[in-house]
Amino acid sequence: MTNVERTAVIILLYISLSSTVLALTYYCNQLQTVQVSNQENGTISTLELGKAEYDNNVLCKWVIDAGEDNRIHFTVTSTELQWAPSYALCDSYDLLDIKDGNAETSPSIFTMCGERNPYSLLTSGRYAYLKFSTNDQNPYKYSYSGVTLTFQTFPADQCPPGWKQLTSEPFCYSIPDKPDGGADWSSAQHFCNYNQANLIVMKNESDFSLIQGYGVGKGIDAAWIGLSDISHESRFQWLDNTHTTFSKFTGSNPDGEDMDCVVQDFNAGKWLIKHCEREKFPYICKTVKGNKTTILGLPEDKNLDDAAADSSFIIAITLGVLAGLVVVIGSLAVYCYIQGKRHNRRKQSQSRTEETSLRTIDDSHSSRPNRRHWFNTTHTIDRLDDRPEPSAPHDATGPPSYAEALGDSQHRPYDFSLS
Ligand SMILES: [Ca+2]
Ligand SMILES: [Ca+2]
Repeated sequence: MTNVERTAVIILLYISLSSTVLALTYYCNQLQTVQVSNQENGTISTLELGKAEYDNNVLCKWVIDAGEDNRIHFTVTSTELQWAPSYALCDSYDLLDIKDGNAETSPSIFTMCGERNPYSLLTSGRYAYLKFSTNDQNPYKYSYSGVTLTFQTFPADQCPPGWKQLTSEPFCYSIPDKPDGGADWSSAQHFCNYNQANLIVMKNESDFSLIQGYGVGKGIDAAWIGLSDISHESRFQWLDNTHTTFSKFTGSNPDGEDMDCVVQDFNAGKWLIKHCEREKFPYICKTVKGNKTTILGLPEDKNLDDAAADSSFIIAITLGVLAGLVVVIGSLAVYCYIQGKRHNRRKQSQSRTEETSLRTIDDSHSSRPNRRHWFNTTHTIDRLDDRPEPSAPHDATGPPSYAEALGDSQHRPYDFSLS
């Protein structure tokens, strides 16, 4: 090899090496953790080197270290993962988990599966931990290309790539161009969150003017801001739970129970109330430079809570009334049962009495001769002799004769057989 040829080879090697260093792709390495250190940028591919689709039961990890006082910004360039329902946990599907730190236990920034796509993500510090795992099947379609994302590291005291510092204050702003056509209001807040940011919260007129200038400069018609009356109808509140100290709801601005979220209209320079979920707009994110921004939660629909409370109150009342009715009906049933029993008992004893009296009558008829015999004894006569002459019975027309009194005990005014 001549000197010229040697020089040419060295130059070619240098060119290929430097271009490789400039844009390295870090592929999935089955059951291994790929360490990425001191790289300003690069590409993460969930494919194994030389493959066009990922296999079942893949498990590979990457740890990116951006170096001290640096952070990492990711841009998702392509996603094709096994289908997963939007409501499902990613755990049982093919997934890429992107964590804010250098360990498995670090908090997750986002877990991608199915078509859940965050477009861009940001770490709060120098590390990122990525884990790609696939399950043992790919129903419906048997080949997927997985996820490709580029990363770029940047000094923590600067705004992330693509973000703008609009004043001397340490805030960074972004109006992302993804997804195309914008997002609904809550998704917009989530997309800001994956970048350690929130939908813009304004404190005064100058914040409004700043954003107005930014939006006009971007050439967009309107964008979501972090203002809504989701918590209380017609009481507009920023995502940090503060109320508006100034208003840009000028002119005609219809509000309603189903219109709770606010866009800034850059053409008219005012706020407009829109349907939070049905309408899609670009959105304005704001983050604090250098520090980790406090991620603000979405407001809760207190109106729904009130409605739920109302309906549970109605349910409680209904149940109370039903319980009362059951008690009343039960008491009535018990009362009727007892009364029925008593009636039956009375009836039984009555018929028993009738039976007894019938028997008594029979008995009196059959024993009359003996009785008569008994009354005819001397003893009885003696006793009768001692008695004063009986007075006439009430139903008699005249007093019975002494013989009558003696002869027929049935007509006797005093029946000593019972004494
Ligand atoms: Ca799968
Ligand atoms: Ca409303």
